[in-house]
Formats: sequence, structure tokens, C-alpha cells
Amino acid sequence: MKIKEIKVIVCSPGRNFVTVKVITDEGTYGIGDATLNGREMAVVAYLEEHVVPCLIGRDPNEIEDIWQYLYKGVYWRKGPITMASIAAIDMALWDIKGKIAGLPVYQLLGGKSRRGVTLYAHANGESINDTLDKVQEHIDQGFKAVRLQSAIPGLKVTYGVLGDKKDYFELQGNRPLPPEEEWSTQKYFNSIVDLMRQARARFGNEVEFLHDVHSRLTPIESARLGKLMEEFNLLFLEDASIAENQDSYKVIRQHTTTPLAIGETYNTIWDCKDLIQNQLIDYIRVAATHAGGITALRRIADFASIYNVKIAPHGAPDLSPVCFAAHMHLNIWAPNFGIQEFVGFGNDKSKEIFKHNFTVENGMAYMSEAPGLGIEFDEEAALKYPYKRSYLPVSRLEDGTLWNW
Ligand code: CS2
Ligand code: MG
Repeated sequence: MKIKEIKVIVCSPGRNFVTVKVITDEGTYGIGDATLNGREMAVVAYLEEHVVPCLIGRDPNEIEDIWQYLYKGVYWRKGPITMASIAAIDMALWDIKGKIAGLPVYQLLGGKSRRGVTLYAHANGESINDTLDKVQEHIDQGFKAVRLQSAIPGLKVTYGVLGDKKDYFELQGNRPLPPEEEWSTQKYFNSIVDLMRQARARFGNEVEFLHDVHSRLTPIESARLGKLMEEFNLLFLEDASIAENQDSYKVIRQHTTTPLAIGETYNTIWDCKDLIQNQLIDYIRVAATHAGGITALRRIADFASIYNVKIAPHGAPDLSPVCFAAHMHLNIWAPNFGIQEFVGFGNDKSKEIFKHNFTVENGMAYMSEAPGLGIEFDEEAALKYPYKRSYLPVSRLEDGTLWNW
């Protein structure tokens, strides 16, 4: 069997998604996600100009060799563009291998380690009450874990809450430019403890709470937040400080026992190694799409399991349903699976394009037993929703200083 053709298809059913379709000379095909929010077309060019030409004619069964070929062969290793490109090819090759074997990919990874995949939902609110009402909605749907993000009094918009805007396209206005948001650590500290205190008062200790700091605090501020959060018994505090400065987690760890999660912007095992090896984090949140696919995430999961660090893959709305499918196979297999972020299966347009049999019930997701990744991509439907340039926001302190979004 040989790779005959590779298509790179961009669509925008609500968010921009980049999907790769690898087609073999025997007609079997596989799909993969290459979506890098805000830089989609750079990945498309990387794939079309550089990756596709050197894979035509290769044997799709050689997943590991093709992974090494694209990772080591490029010489300029790592980085979000390279790793999203490798990831999409990798997912598609696992999809093909599962279809050839007539087995779901998780069976090729070693089978199920659990009945279902525990999910956490998002409660994003314009006020503390609004956020807690959203928590109630998720509890009513059976979720056992909810991430809480609330508007910060005195700041117009902040991560997770868009004010009166329905999405990032609307937030950035007609001429797409990165929307500018304000940040104040003091205003944040004035509201975050209240949010968690009121949440525990209303819901008790049965439901797990999570919170995403989104890398906005300095190391010592993160340490202080971690301490303040201890009484609220969070499942984890995410991206407490900037991801590049891994030493900051030594500072945070010294001051608090609040569990720490990081990894959504990491692209390789090298980004995670020291944090895992030195027991500075408790959950690794790398996404298959951004860290080199199923082959890479399996390696990171295995490495993390040695240190009792669990995987909690990133699952934001700007990762496509194909990435979610890949995560489901890794999550149902990984002995050290922790929890999966879940924001729904997208809008009707997205469901028209991406078809699958994964189900969600009582806050748990259940596998599709279809061969391969268990998700189909409707190219014709995708063509109805063309790409729209969009940017992620930037954040400025009140004095105008550019800060971490
Ligand atoms: C966030 C993401 O879900 C999360 O944990 O950090 O929503 C993140 O902001 C986006 O994926 C950026 O594109
Ligand atoms: Mg996050």
C-alpha cells in the first residue's frame, strides 16, 4: 500500500479548522487535525509546500518511521507549525492502520483501561452568579467536574468571557486584528477567591472544580493564588504562570499543594520533561494536534506515568473534532488518564462536516467502536464554510504594558 494523495482542507463552521486527508492507492484514507488557532494558513503552507511532496509513495503503515522522518528530517525541530503538521499526518496514518486492521485505534494502543472518559465542562460567566448558574446547568447534565471562569469586575473582557460578543470573530471586529484586552492582577485577586468560596458554599465538595489562570501571573503571584485556592480543593489550577519559564513552577510548588496543570502550548516531550521528572506538575495538558499526534502523546503519557503525572488533554473549541477523537483513543487506553476538557461537539455546521459515534452521558464520553479514529469528514460540506482570518486576543496591563493573554 502506498500514499497516493494528501489533501489539506480548511473550513470555518464557527471556528477555523485545518483537516488533512491521507488517501492510499488502495482507497483506504485517514484524517488528522492540523488546526493552530490564529496561524492556520502557516500550517497549510508547511504541509502543502514541504510535507506532502515527500510522503507521496510512502507506505502508510510506517507510522513511527514517518514521524521520525518528519521530526528529525526537518533539522529545524519542534515548534507549533512543524508539530501541528506532523500531528495531522500522524493521526491520519493511525486512522488508516485502524481501518486496515478493522479495529478502533485504542485497540492498537493496548485496549481500554476504563469504561469511559471523564470530562470537565466550562462554566464561563459574566458575573459570579452567572458562572455558578452555568455550573448548575452542567451538574444537571451529570458532569462531575467543571472549570470556572468569571468576568473580573472592572475589566471589560477577560479570558473565557467575551462580554456582549458571541465569539472571537465578533470580538475582533471587521478588520481582523488581535482584540486587545485589559488585565489587572489586583482586580483578579479581588474576585477569584470570592468565586471559589461562593461555588463551594453553593455546591459543597461533591463536584470537582478547575480554573485556568491562562498564564497571567508571575511565579510568586501564582504561588500566592495556589495557597489561597487550597481550601477550595481544586482538581487543578491550570497554566498558573507562563509555560516557557518552567523554573517558575519550582517557586509555585514550594508554596502550595494545589495541583498544577500545564501543557496546551507545548509541542514536544522536551517541553514537558523537566516539569514531569521534577514532580513540579500533576497534570500534563498537551494536545495531540499541537504536540505531534498520537505517536507523540502516547510517548508523553508513558513518560508521565512513571512520575504519577496524569494526562488531561487540551480540548478547547479551536481544536477540531478529529483531535477530540484522537484524544478519546489515548484517554481510554492511558493508564495515567486524568480528565478530558470538553466544550461540546460544536455547532450544527460542524456536525454536518465531522460525523462520529462518540457519546456523552453524565459527564463521561464513550468510545465509538468504528475502525480507525471513528470520525468521518465531509469534504463537500466543509467547502460550504470557507476560512475566515482570525486572531487570538492580546492582553495589556492598565498602564498599556503588553502582558500574557
Ligand atoms: C484554553 C484555550 O481551554 C483552555 O484551556 O486555554 O481555550 C485557549 O485559550 C485556546 O485554545 C487558544 O487558542
Ligand atoms: Mg487553558
